Amino acid sequence: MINHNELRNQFPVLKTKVYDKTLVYLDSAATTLKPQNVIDSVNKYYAQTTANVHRGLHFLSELNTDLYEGTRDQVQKLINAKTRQEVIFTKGTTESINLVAASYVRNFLNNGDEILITQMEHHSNIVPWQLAAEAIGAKVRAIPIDDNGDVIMEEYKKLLGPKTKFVSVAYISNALGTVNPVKEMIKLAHHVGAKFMVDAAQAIAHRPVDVQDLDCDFLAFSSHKMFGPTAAGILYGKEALLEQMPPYQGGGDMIDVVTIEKTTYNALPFKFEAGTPAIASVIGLGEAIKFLTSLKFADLMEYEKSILTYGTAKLQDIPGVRLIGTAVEKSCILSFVVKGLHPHDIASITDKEGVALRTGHHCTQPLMKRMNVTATVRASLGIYNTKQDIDLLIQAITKAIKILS
Ligand code: C6P
Repeated sequence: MINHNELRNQFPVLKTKVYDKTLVYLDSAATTLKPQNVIDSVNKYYAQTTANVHRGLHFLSELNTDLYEGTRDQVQKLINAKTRQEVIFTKGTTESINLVAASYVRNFLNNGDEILITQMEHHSNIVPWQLAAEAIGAKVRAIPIDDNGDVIMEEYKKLLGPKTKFVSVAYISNALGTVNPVKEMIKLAHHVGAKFMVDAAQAIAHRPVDVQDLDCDFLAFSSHKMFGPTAAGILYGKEALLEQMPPYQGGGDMIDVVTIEKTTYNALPFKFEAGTPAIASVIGLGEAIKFLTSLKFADLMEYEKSILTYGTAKLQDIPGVRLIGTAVEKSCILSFVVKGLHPHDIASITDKEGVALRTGHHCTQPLMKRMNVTATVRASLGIYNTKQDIDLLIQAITKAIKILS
């Protein structure tokens, strides 16, 4: 059982007043709040222990190298990667996907090959594939979804064929909350010899992610969506694939021997980590993993499900509200529209009540088109949210509808 008073006390931002009201933070899909241990570790790096990693032969440099590489071990354990070499530090999910598009797709796919994504992907899981596909003459195709926001598996099976060389799918949709059956999808992709990437940006803070069990070829997530600092993220890749792939960027740390004529590269994972990394953020990510793993995933999932179910029922009770995203399996996202009202107008009023929501297309324009909306209001939940937060959300929306109607 999670003690919510104790848990909420670990998040100082929850004590912030906005417009003199207590903050009701319902924007965790955009970025989660940070617990005190994460904040302290970043502070400590800048106030007491600043130094670069992997370079200096001095006390503080070695201390930071140990902490930085310690986070890699924690990530390996968290996602059950076979080796620490399979864990690459990046700036975030976006950079991880771009790395695979630039280094794998551009080099291992050919003219006429196909890359499959779903209609619900975030722009970060669309545009990098388009850029790579354009460069090599490959094609990006979308797996259709139904009106609830579930992937139509029959359509997926029809799209898979000898031309399919790569599939990339969000584990959980940021705009609908759909939990995609990625394990099954990976199996099907492997049957036709395609590689599979999982965008785990919205999954990593909400469920166990086991790369060996999923058997994905690549997987990406961001530290800032799992209680850690911004500007750090992870690319997981199967070692055999990462070994074959050329570096994504050149610079310090990724080299072995450099001459003016030619460079040989460092071993994994450093081959993909050019330049000074986000040291404080990676150290903070280690603390975020400590926080996350201090909660049992079974407890966390049961609790989040109870809040989601409560919020879904309450929202559906408000006349005129229509949920966008009613998939069979859902996680932590309440996306909705209100008949006759623009999402931005609603949020400008709920904001004044201290309720932090996101409105717009949520970086999923093709999805908005598929669902026949231009924008939605999105409340996204984190482990620190309570039924009281949902009640305050409902009050604020009801007030907004009253004022705007
Ligand atoms: N979604 C949201 O409010 P970055 O920005 O690299 O940390 O993550 C990109 C990204 C990729 N995939 C999914 C499924 C995501 O949800 C996101 C980020 C935020 O929904 C910001 S747009």
